[in-house]
Amino acid sequence: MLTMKDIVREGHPVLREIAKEVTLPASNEDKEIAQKMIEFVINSQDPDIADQYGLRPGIGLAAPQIGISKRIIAVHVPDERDELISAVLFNPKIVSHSVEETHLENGEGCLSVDREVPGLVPRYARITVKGTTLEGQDISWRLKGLPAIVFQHEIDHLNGIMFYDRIQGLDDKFKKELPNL
Ligand code: SB7
Ligand code: NI
Repeated sequence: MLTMKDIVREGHPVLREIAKEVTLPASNEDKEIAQKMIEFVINSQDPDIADQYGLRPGIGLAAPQIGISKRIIAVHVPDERDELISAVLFNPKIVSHSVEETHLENGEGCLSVDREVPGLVPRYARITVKGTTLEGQDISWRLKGLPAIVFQHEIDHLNGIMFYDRIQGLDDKFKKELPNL
């Protein structure tokens, strides 16, 4: 299973790369990567497992965060009606979005960032995302609220974008990544 040891931290160049499209139908290797990713996200939300393995809770994960520069994301998050959106997507793409923006009240965090970065991260309030599931189904989902924010955070990772890149007027010292030692 994946643990925090597998999570790449800021300063690693893979987090700044444009991840490569997954060739579909997904290979067994890519499906295994995706399965491990969703398993990690689910485990990280289980208090006992998280405690046992020292996992930081996360509602999503993108493949570059485990050092794999491929367009794969995993999300496990409740929507407004408290229904779980639990999915892996290959080649996720935002095909349309609202003009209206939103943000999380308390800003965002990232498993690849071991510090608190202050500031609000502007996100589209509503998006339509297309992609291919682990089962090979092509989907198109309309999302709002927290799921919409999480998908935008994860798809940003596939494009080498960190959440703090989007914080307006953030002091440069918070934007600088530590050099790769
Ligand atoms: C706050 C947290 C996340 C997404 C949006 C708002 C996910 C944190 C875990 N990750 O670093 C996933 O990339
Ligand atoms: Ni992140």
